Amino acid sequence: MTLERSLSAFERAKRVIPGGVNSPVRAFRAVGGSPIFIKSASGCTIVDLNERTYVDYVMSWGPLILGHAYPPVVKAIQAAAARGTSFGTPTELESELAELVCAMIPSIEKVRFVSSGTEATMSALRLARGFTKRDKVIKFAGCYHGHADAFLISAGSGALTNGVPDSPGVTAGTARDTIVVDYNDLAAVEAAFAANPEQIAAVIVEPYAANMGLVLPVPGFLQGLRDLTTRHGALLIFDEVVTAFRVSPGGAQERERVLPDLTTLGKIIGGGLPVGAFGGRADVMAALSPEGPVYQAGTLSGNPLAMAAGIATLRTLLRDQPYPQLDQVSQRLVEGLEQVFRSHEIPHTTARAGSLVGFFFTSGPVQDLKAAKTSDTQLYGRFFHAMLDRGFYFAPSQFEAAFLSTAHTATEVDRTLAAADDALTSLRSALRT
Ligand code: KE4
Repeated sequence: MTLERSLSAFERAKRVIPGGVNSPVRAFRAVGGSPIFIKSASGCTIVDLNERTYVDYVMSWGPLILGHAYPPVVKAIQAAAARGTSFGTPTELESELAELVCAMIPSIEKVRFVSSGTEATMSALRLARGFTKRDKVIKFAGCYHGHADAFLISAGSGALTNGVPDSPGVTAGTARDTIVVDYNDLAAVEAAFAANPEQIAAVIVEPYAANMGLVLPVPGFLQGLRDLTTRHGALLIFDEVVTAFRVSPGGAQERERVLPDLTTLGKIIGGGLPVGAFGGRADVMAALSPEGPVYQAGTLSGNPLAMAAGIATLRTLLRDQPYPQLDQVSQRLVEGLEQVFRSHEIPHTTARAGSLVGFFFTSGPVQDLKAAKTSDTQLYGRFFHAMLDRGFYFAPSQFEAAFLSTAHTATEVDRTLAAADDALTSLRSALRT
């Protein structure tokens, strides 16, 4: 497949950017090969430097639920830019987006904007620690909350012992305050609270885990976390950077009817521009500077262009309520993929929450990271490239999810399914030779 312009662009990038990318997953290390460089996108398609078009199932990792270059969002950004790109002062755009967030996310009474999901989760944890005057946090193996030190921790030797750094540069001191247990394991959470009485500030969880592939909560898991954190005086933080505004207007907490104390947001809230946010109970948010003592700040927090993009996105979602359509087209993809994998006798398991889709090449069930890791990542890499060769761009890692948009229709899905069948046929014949 002609990729030479992306290849030379990658060589150029590697001379001045570590690994040639500004975020590791883009480098294709998990699937092999060299990343495609994109020159433009529209709707559900992206176009690479060689003018090759792909149906996009990554959609910038989630922000673009309305598709690439959605005209009302583009217009809103252009109009905002013409009035000035940043003031470093309050603007009414921030209040307008904050009012939309408070109206849409059931547990959010007050919200603070930042510029990324990482900033949102980092700040929410500091706020939880300041509010509870406790140091420790419980997170779940396989859940990703951005790259703040406190979250780059893997489970210690015993799940109840302190964590260990998951990256050089994260100190043992930091790791001591993070406890890592298995997703869906309520008993382990209960034991962690018993082993650390009065020391746990918060439990942070992706209510639908989308960073180890897509792993959904077993019935009762999220309510169990709500009950345990309430009982032990800890805060429950839902990291809804992926799920808010996607799996329903009010995110996973609306679907599951479980209200956290704090929620972190990102991706869709910025409509493709850099926006993160954290919000929740007014009494907790009141601890945040300048109202309270917990410090948090940001030069471009509430940036007018990002606010305008977020407002245009959320207003469109509220007006059009595209969720039934997103459900239908996403279910068509999942059912079709299951049929194709079955017809090729490939062990698989799938998951879906709204327009968030995942599949593993393992027979499952997949309810935690250990089970996710039994997936055939070699096959995933081959499948990824076979689909890329046919003009379909899935996540360049088995441990990510697929994101659909209102720009994806049954036509693209049916073309995707036909390509998947053809790809697996060619892979099998290649494997036989
Ligand atoms: P950012 O700092 O990348 O804006 O958000 C971090 C984050 C926080 N919480 C959840 C649940 C997330 O999924 C993310 C970021 N998601 C990844 C994709 N799985 C971003 C892709 C990347 O790292 O390049």
